[in-house]
Amino acid sequence: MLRYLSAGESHGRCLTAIIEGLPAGLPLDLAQIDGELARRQRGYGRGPRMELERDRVQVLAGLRDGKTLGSPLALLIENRDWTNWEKVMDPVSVSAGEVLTNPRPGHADLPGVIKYRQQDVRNILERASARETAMRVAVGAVAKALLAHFQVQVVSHVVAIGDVTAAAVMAPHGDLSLLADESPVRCLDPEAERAMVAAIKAAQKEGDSLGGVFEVIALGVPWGLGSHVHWDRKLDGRLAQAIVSIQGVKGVEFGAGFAGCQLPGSSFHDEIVYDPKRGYTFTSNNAGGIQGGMSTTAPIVIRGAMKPIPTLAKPLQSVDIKTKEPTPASVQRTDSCAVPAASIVAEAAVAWELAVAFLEKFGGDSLAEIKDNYNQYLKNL
Ligand code: EPS
Repeated sequence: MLRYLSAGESHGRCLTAIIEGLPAGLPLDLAQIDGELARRQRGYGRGPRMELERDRVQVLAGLRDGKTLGSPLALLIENRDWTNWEKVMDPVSVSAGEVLTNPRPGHADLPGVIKYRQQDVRNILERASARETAMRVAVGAVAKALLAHFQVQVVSHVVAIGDVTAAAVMAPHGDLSLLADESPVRCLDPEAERAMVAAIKAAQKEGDSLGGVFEVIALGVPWGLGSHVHWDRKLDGRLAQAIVSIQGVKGVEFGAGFAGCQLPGSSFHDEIVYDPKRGYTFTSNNAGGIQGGMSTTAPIVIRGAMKPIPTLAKPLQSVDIKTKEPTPASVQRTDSCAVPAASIVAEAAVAWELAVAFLEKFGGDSLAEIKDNYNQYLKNL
């Protein structure tokens, strides 16, 4: 079973992860992982922290001569900002920093201090912070490296920021992400891109923040990842969890999504055709590449809706958790819009879930054994 655990606070020394269940013999290019980390750090609307961090992955175990050993792969990303926070975040003895008692509406702050019986909101916000997603992207890059051997690609772009919506992408392709990376908001529609940048600028001026919608598309996924037989094996259910677990995400949809549900069945469902060369295909993709919890080889199309960031320069009303008196929420250095970054995190989260499902179906102890299993399956289709 492929699995990972990560650890690390936003202003702690570093982020770490251990991935277990990778096959032996998988080549890993650390520059490719760093490239993914850099993609997550870009995007119009990020705050000053992203000027400080230059995320780089280090491999501490599990890799020899550029290839995985089949043993746990240990990853580390240093927080360059740590030097400014050592006294506040020292693991043994804290010698600086105020106790934060004013939780931000919409953040993990209040439920976190109640659940974990804390008096300092910092003890919650440090792990709830989206800093954690840097490691998700590194782990997702490893998953992408595995999937690439089977021509599976995961790409993404931004569909909406605030009330600005981009024109729909009609024919998804593997270079879609590269094009999106050239846009400051990862949007493929130039007119919408300009309006999105203007909307973020206006929000920043008001001390406000903006959310939006991103779309992730997985191409080349073979028939039958996931299963119809039990609720927790359904691929769409697992992907939905991966997307909604990203900080700030409040909704998820597949294919034609919520709007598609207004159509009658005769217009919604994708008709089946057979081509001797390509096998079974569909006349449309309203299902978004998954039927009955299983992949169908059609592009898997998933959209995630991200709420506006809850840390505001003009703070909302809150309550002091010590005195129970009204107080403005705490003001922290922050981003004003992180939807472009979230689209990269979502790519990584989808790649990870697909890699887990892929190894369930074709798993072996080495990359060569997985290729044998995969090729045999394709032969029998
Ligand atoms: C975040 C607040 C900001 C962001 C951070 C997420 O951090 P800070 O409080 O240090 O300025 O920069 O995002 C990252 C550090 C990152 O790597 O994405 C938050 O509260 O979630």
